[in-house]
Amino acid sequence: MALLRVLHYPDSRLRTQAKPVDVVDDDIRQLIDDLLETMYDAPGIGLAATQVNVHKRVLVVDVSENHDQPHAFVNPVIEFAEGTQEREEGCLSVPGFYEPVERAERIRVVALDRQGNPFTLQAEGLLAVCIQHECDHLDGKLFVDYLSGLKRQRIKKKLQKRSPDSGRRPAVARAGRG
Ligand code: GNR
Ligand code: NI
Repeated sequence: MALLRVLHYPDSRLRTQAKPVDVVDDDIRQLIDDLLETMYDAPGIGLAATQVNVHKRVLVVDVSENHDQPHAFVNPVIEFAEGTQEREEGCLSVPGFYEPVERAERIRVVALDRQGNPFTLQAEGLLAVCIQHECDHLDGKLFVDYLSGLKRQRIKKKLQKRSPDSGRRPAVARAGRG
């Protein structure tokens, strides 16, 4: 088990499109365990591999009060979505900012579990929001992308002040020298 470092917006690595997993092997199971440990430590109710700079289609969620109902999804696909709900969202990659976002109220997601077996989960309410938020991460998308440009810009500037290197290229690359 290991705690992993979570990337912060506007780090451009958060914009990476994650690749499908072809075999759910021990390395993927280890990744799932590390994601869960990192999520519970934060604490958060979900975490996608993209956020820890691993660009594979793996995510975990647990919206239960007692943090005893973990779900892991490998290669998740939202097959069906209906209705709308609006909730305040936060993100471990956008620390300290919470804004309302509109999402589907009910979804059906198909994925592989930690044994590599396919399963289907129907979700609504907060669990549905969390799964949609995590699936977005695997496509390089963040909840701030749903906000107005003005709000997003304000959040970006505040986070850049906290860690001025995030989202920037290394100085050498920027200068175009070896
Ligand atoms: O911990 C988290 N809380 C949360 C609250 C509302 C909507 C989505 C989330 S997910 C977030 C953890 C996270 O950043 N997952 O990617
Ligand atoms: Ni997030």
